[in-house]
Amino acid sequence: MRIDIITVLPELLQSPFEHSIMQRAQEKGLLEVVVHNLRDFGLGKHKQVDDYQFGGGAGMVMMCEPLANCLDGLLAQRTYDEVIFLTPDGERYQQRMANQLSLKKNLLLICGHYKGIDERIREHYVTREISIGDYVLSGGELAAAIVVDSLGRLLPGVLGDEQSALLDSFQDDLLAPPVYTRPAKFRDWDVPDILLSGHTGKIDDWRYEQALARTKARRPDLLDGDE
Ligand code: 6GU
Repeated sequence: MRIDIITVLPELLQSPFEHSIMQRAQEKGLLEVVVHNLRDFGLGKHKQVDDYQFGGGAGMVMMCEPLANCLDGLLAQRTYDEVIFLTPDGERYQQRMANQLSLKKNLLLICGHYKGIDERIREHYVTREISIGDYVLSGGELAAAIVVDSLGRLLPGVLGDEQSALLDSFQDDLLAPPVYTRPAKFRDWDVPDILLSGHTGKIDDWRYEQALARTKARRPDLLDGDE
């Protein structure tokens, strides 16, 4: 999978992909992330990318021309399965959407800033709008990093079998059960006996019960089947 990202803050999108699983996915050639600096397409000697909004009101809007020029250049080089605008008024990002998008070959992400981007870019280029949750970020970059991370780890071959993405919280609409590691006793805090018993069947049952209880207590909405 190749993911292109258009941003005015490319520095924010360096480190998130340079470590751990994201780094391994790229080293294995399973994921390619290419960050494009919108400022390179800015207008005039100040490389302007935003302007006041028509009709008045506080906050700048990202202009059509730099975005269109950047997008046209990328679209001339390859076909994108989706052109995604990251915005708090987009469709809420969930594991289901991550699973769907992880099957695509080429994605193009646009990070918004200020008051957002000129609506005409949304109408004419964007095929999908994504919000990562009901709160406002100062820009789309951290949301883009989250989307890329969640997709990268779903690509076949990125995770080992024993940490398969299929076992995650949310893949079966349940939160994950509690986990423990050595030592079996820390201060006077014990690990549940069942996990030390060696009875794999009973351990699986216990984990399922714990996952269910945790989901009921914390996220009953997941069990209602409405998400
Ligand atoms: Cl994708 N962008 C911004 N700026 N804020 C958000 C968001 C995205 N998702 C939730 N809040």
